[in-house]
Amino acid sequence: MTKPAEYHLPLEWQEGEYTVYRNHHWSGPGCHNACAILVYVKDGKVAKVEGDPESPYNQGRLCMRCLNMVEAYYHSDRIKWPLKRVGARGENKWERISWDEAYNIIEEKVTAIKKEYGPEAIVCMEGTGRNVNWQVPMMAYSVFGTPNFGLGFLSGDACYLPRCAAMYAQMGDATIADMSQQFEKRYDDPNWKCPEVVLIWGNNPLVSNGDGFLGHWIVDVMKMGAKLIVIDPEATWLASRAEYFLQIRPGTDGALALGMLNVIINEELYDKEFVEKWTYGFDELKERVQEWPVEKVAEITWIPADLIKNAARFFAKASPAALQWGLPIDMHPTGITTAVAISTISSICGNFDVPGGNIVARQGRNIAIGYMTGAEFISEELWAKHLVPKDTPMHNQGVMGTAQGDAILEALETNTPYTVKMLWFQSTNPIACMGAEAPRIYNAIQKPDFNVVVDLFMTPTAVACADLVLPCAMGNERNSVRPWWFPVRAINKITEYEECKSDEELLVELGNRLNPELFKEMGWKKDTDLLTWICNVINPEWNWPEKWDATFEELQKQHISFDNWSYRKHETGLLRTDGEPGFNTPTGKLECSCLALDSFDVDPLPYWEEPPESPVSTPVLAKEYPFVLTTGRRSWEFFHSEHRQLPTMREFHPDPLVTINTETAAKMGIQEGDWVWVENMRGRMRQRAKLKPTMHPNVISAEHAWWFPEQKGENLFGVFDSNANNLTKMGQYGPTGYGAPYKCTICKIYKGTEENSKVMPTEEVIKKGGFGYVK
Ligand SMILES: Nc1nc2c(c(=O)[nH]1)N[C@H]1C(S)=C(S)[C@@H](COP(=O)(O)OP(=O)(O)OC[C@H]3O[C@@H](n4cnc5c(=O)[nH]c(N)nc54)[C@H](O)[C@@H]3O)O[C@H]1N2
Ligand SMILES: Nc1nc2c(c(=O)[nH]1)N[C@H]1C(S)=C(S)[C@@H](COP(=O)(O)OP(=O)(O)OC[C@H]3O[C@@H](n4cnc5c(=O)[nH]c(N)nc54)[C@H](O)[C@@H]3O)O[C@H]1N2
Ligand SMILES: [Mo]
Repeated sequence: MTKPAEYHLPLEWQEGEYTVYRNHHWSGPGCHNACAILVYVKDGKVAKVEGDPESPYNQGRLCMRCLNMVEAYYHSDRIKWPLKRVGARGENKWERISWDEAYNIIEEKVTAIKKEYGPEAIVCMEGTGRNVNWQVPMMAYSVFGTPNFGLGFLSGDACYLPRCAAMYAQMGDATIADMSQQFEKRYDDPNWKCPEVVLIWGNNPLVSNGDGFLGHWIVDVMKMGAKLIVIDPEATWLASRAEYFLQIRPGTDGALALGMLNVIINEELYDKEFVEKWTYGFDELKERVQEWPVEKVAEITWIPADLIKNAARFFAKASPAALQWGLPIDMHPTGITTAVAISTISSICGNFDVPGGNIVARQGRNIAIGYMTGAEFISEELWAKHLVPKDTPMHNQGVMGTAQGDAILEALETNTPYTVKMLWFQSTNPIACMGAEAPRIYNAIQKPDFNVVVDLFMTPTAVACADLVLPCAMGNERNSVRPWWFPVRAINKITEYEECKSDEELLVELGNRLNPELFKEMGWKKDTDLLTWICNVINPEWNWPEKWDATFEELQKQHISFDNWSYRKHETGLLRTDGEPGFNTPTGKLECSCLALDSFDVDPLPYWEEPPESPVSTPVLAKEYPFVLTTGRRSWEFFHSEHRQLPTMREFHPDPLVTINTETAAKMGIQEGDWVWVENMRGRMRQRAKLKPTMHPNVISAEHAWWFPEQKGENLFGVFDSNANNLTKMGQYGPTGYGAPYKCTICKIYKGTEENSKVMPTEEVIKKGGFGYVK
């Protein structure tokens, strides 16, 4: 067991009137990364933030949201102390109370609900992985004792989980594109190689920096000669600089992957040695891809056949080549199997765990924390009650850990299998963002007797349904640890704001009240006690990366910690529990035909189906709604529903934008900046037209997560007016329970006029009960 060496750079110094601290920022306000920052503090307040030039991770770079952090920290709308609702739900009337009073209310309600209805009547939800990921599961499992933790009504858990589930099913591990992030010397490390080609599939990494991957690394490797293939319906900045840009019909990625496999396998462009030695089920795969000739795939995807062929050849012939993929792959009922197909392309072309390919990503220092943290505190009997869909064998066999949004919604609406009595939202704003079918969720979340929201700002969700709102601390106001993925980074508390508490402090304080036996036994008196425990939660089945006995305080001093790294771990026995070469799968091989999927009655070989609503699957509906609608393309200024109250962000991006092909818009009399209604079978919403000649003429791309903090709280800040999730639907997950079509439904568009804008959607939903007039 190695002890971390002291970090070689100072962590704190004086610069004129400022004390400067080295820190990491991992929200809130949020993102998926933990970039290194220099925090300039004066009179106990953060005065400015710069990127840390010494950091191997972001090398001094920061995005506009981090650079503008001070505006968020001291914005007058921040929640400063616990608030108790005094008016009716939805009226936005609150009274300041003390933390003690807030804790007393929670203690009283939780105790009564548990006694009368059982702990499962309490459901805890969180949003995407900002700083918060293990904290809310831990709150559910160890503090409230409920097995019900889930993502805030995210249908089909359609964010990264389908891709991860696919990789675990196929190879017993997950991989990430190798941009040398695991090395302290980064691009100068002699073991690393620059990829010849990077395949960017349904991802806009410069803007989104998703899942622990810093998008700018792509620009770095481009400067070193890497060429790009980009698969996107819209010409992004990277697509415009790519060798191959495949302008795809949203929701057809699975078909494209099968078509590319057809070319690569039939033309024998794969790595024969790797396939022979390390894969299982290749012959069955070969047979399956014969059903997907490129001409058929071209028709489905709207991409010319030659382009598909040439791009497949270009990727297969490059060595090494890296795959950097994104959210649209998850956002389809066949998300898992699409991910299996895409990941197979990368692996059979010889890029598995090689320099400049896709490397095995385990949490840094084997710190195995996430959505299952604390699950050991829930009995098996109680676990069996967690809310999952009844129609998916994968969930029913208890494999999938967390409760699922679609099943939580059903329980709220129908009281089956039991009634939900309390909702705890900590870092999620579901009616603005996470849940599909936002108006339906709005109705459902008002049903429980008692709801709590823990957030940085007063959100539409909080106004709609909360009885208590608790103020959360921001990044520099908290202690935390970031092991997702390597290197491990510490987040240190530098400043304080009013009465805000970090999610970790809240967890420890509530835990000592509601489950004192456990919290005393574990010695969790303050946040750092819990964080030391967290630093030592490891996966006992993994012998790599190395476990490390250390306190959180030691990590704080070390600041950033790199693991010992080696490539080709399937060859050296580092991937398997028994230390034998191979993969952590039933066959010990990388499975082109996934036995794990087979065991859940899911086709073990990649396949693809039309989205539930598309010009092909619903041709009659498509006559009325002729465009394919993709939603939620990320923007520089905002992280989901965050940052809407910040003047600088709204100066750059004042209104929601719907991207339309320039000629398509012209035919409909729509000009740049016009308000445009986007409507389908379920509802409508409006955004301003952004015309783009390079957008696919039959595709509409609308933004998600809009609300207007400048508007009245009692009108829920206009949350439904421009809400993409008036048009998406819950319950359309795939046979695995994973994947949902947030990015592939259908719509029509028309120009907004005074006449057709008299009743806005928020009024329609909260006063008139929904979009009754929409067919
Ligand atoms: N139509 C459409 N809908 C989508 C998507 C899409 O592409 N299209 N994307 C989906 C995806 S992938 C995801 S992951 C979800 C995201 O959905 P969510 O994660 O629910 O996103 P937000 O609405 O930003 O809600 C997060 C809330 O947490 C608060 N917060 C931030 N940091 C912290 C913190 O550290 N502690 C606490 N307690 N609170 C904090 C913020 O102020 C904010 O109010 O949205 C989904 N919704
Ligand atoms: N600034 C910012 N960063 C974020 C977030 C944020 O809200 N703001 N959210 C975070 C979260 S939770 C996530 S999950 C990630 C997601 O980040 P990404 O994985 O980058 O996902 P998106 O930005 O939704 O879409 C990426 C690209 O896919 C294209 N696209 C749309 N539909 C399809 C399709 O059907 N097929 C293909 N091949 N392409 C399609 C879009 O045009 C877009 O250019 O971003 C994270 N980072
Ligand atoms: Mo996400």
